[in-house]
Amino acid sequence: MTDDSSSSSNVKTLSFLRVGKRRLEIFQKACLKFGLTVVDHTTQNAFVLIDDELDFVSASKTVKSSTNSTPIFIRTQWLSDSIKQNRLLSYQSYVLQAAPCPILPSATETSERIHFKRERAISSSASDTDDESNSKKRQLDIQPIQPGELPRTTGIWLCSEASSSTPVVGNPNEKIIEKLREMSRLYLITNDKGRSIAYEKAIEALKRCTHPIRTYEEIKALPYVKQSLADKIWEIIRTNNLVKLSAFQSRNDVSTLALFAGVWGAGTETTKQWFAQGFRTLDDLRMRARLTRMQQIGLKYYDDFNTRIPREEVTRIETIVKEAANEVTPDLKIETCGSYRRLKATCGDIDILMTFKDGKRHVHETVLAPLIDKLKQIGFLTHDLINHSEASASTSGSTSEQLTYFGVCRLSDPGSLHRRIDLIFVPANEWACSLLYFTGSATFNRSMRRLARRLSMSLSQHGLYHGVVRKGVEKINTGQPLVTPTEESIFQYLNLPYRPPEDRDH
Ligand code: TTP
Ligand code: MG
Repeated sequence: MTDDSSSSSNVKTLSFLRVGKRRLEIFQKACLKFGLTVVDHTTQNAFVLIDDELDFVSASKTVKSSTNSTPIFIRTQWLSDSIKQNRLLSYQSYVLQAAPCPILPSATETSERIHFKRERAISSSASDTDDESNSKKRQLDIQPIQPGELPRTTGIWLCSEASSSTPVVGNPNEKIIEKLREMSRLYLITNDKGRSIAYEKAIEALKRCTHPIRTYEEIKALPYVKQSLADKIWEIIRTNNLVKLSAFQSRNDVSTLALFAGVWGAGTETTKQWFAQGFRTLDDLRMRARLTRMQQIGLKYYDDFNTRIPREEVTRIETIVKEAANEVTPDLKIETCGSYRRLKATCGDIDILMTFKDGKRHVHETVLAPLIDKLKQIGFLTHDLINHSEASASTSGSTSEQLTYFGVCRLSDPGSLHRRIDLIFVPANEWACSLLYFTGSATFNRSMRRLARRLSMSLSQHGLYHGVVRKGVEKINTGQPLVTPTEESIFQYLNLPYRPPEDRDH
C-alpha cells in the first residue's frame, strides 16, 4: 500500500496544523489506512501537515511557540494526492520551503484591484484597508518605538523585494504567467474571487522562479499551487495553450461582463445585473439601462477612459494642476502618485496628492474648492464624478480629513482625450503614509499592510500604528500612532530595506 521510496517511509508519526474539521476526519482515516500515527502538533514531532493556505512563517511560529523546534512542514496536498492514487506518495515535493514564500493577497483584497476606484466612487464607506475601521476604539498606553527597533524583516515578504527582481517581462515563465493572469482577470470579472486569488497566488510563485518550469514535479513544488491549477500549468507547458482559457474567452457572458466592467462607476454587482436584464452591448446600456450620473459619464467616455495615458501627457496635466494650485496658494506640496510615480510609460489615470508644505493643519475649503473652480474656468476639468462636498459628506464620522475629488480632465489640444483625474488632499501628518499608499502598487501595499499586521501594527493611507491588538480581523485596540515624516521612516519601522517607487511595481 505504501510507496517504496525511502522518503515516504520516513514519515511514521505526524500531526496536523490548522486543517479544517471535515478534511481532518478524511485525513485521519487515510493515516490509519497508510499506517501513520497522528499526534497533537504541540508534541515534538518531525512532520507537520499544514493547511495549503498557511505560509512557512505562520506555521513555524505556531509550532515553535509550543515545541521550540521547527519540524518539516508538508502541505496537505500530499495526503490528498496519496488518497487519490491509493498509495502513500513521497512527501518530498510537498515540503513547504522557508523561502521563497510570498505574502499573498486575500480574495477580497485582490478583487479590489480592478474595481477599487469605481466602487470607492459608489460606496461611501469605501476603503481597501481594515485599518481605518474601529478607529474610535480605546487605545493602549504603549511605549514609543524607534524606526529599526523591530526584528529584521526577511525576504519572504513581497514588499521586502524590489519589483525589478521579479519582473514578468523576460521572466523564464512569462508565457505561463500571461495566461494565468488572463484567467485571474476573467474570474474576477465574473465575480469568482476564490478562483481569481488562486491564480494570483500561482502567478506570484512563478514570478519568483528564476528558472523555466519544465516538469510536473517542479510545478507541484511551487507554493500554493493546487492539483487542478498544476494541471493547467502543465497543459500550458505541453501545448502552449489553455483550453479552459479559450473556452472562457469565447463565453458570451464573460465577454459581456468584461465589456461592462470598463464602464467607470459600475462594479461587479451592477455589471451582473445589466447582464441579467438582457443587456449585451454598450448601446443597450445607453438606451435601456438606468444609469447613475457617474455611469453616464463612464459610458460617454468609455473609449477615452479605457485608453492608457502616455507619461508625457500626465506630466503636462500635472503642470497645469501645479500652476493653478500655485495661484490659489503657493503653500502646497503636490506630488503625482500612482503608476506615474512608479515611472510607468503609460497610466490608467492621474492621481495627484496635495498637502500644506509647512505641515500646519489644513483648511481644505480654502484650497480645494477654489482650485477646482479655477481648473474648470480654464476648461481643463470637464466633469465632476465626485466633488469635494460629496466626498466630505462620505467621510463624516471618520477622524480622517483626507478629501478626494474624482473628476474628468482634458488638455486643450484638438483631439485630446478625456482623462480620469483624482485630486487628493491630505493633512500634513498623513502625508508619508498617503504618498506610500497612493504610489502603490496595490499588491505592494497589501504586502506591506500584512507585514504590519504581523508585527502587531496597522498601516493605512492615514497612518502607521503600533501595539495594535486584534481578535481575528477585529481590532480590540487600535494602538498608538507612530510619527512618520517620510516614506523611508515607514520602511524603517517595518524593518524593510527602502524601495524607491519604481521598485514597488509588483
Ligand atoms: P490606481 O490609480 O487605481 O492604480 P495605479 O495608478 O497604480 O495604476 P493605473 O495606471 O492603472 O492608474 O490607484 C492608485 C494607487 O492606489 C495604487 O497604485 C495603489 C492604491 N490602491 C490600492 O492600494 N488598492 C487598490 O485596490 C487600488 C485600486 C489602488
Ligand atoms: Mg492611477
